[in-house]
Amino acid sequence: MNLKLYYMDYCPFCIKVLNFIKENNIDIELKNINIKENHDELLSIGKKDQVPMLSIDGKPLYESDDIIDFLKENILN
Ligand SMILES: N[C@@H](CCC(=O)N[C@@H](CS)C(=O)NCC(=O)O)C(=O)O
Repeated sequence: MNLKLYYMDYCPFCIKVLNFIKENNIDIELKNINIKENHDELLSIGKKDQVPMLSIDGKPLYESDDIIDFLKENILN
């Protein structure tokens, strides 16, 4: 499974997900959308200009709580 987390600085929902990833030592590629190339990727994958977004094999998952639930169910188990 190819996972990438799109996030931006100072976004509380992103910080919640990033803290969960850090606390659980989850190895995920992190993409800061303050970098234009990453922002362009965010829009091309999901069409929505919203973070956090977890790209799962190229499919977008939005909503911080849903992202954390996905990680709990698919990575920690
Ligand atoms: N309910 C969402 C809220 C995400 C959210 O509001 N993110 C902000 C940045 S902190 C955003 O991307 N806003 C742009 C938009 O919604 O168009 C979650 O929990 O992930």
